[in-house]
Amino acid sequence: MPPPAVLSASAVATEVLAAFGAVHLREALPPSAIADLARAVRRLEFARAPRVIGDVRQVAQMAICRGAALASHTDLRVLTEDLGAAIRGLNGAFAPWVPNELTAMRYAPVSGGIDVHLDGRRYRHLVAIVSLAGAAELDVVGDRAGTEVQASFSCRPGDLVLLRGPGLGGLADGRPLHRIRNLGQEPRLSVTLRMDASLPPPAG
Ligand SMILES: O=C(O)CCC(=O)C(=O)O
Repeated sequence: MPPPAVLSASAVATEVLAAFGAVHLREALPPSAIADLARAVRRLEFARAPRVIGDVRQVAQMAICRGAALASHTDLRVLTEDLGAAIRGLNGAFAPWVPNELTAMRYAPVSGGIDVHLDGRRYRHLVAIVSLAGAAELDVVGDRAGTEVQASFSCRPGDLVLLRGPGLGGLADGRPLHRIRNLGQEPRLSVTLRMDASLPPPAG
């Protein structure tokens, strides 16, 4: 997948990631890439995501493909590699990020979402969230109660949100608190790429 034009906005991406750990790139993926990803992830087996993790409530269905399973899933592996390469191409600081886990999330219209949370510490360098269908707001917040909204990204199909993970640019841990809310009238489908440092490196 050649990097779409908007993905060359590397200076912006770096500045915003540096400021509060998140950046929203609108229409980063062309319609053909959205369709390919959506087709591939819709074939995965979705299950209800755990309703509560600690204090965090989430209402969604999820499907995860990671490590060796991702490596042997030809379509998803190629899409993950291509998107990973396009994102790495944005900025030298992203070079160590090689995603090895893909999570698809499906949210019912209006009702779904995820409370304020941090992604796991094992997800290094970047978390890349691609919106494939529907609409939602991804808020970056300064506190667990979600009262200090630092940014509110209105996510539409083709949009890419990058979140800072541990190790990005040498920063030990600058993960942003975030939440998903205000689901639109259509079911939302998203796909998130992560690099799980606890997984063994790919064989060969
Ligand atoms: O589905 C999304 O848009 C993002 C989900 C999310 O915030 C997460 O998995 O950490």
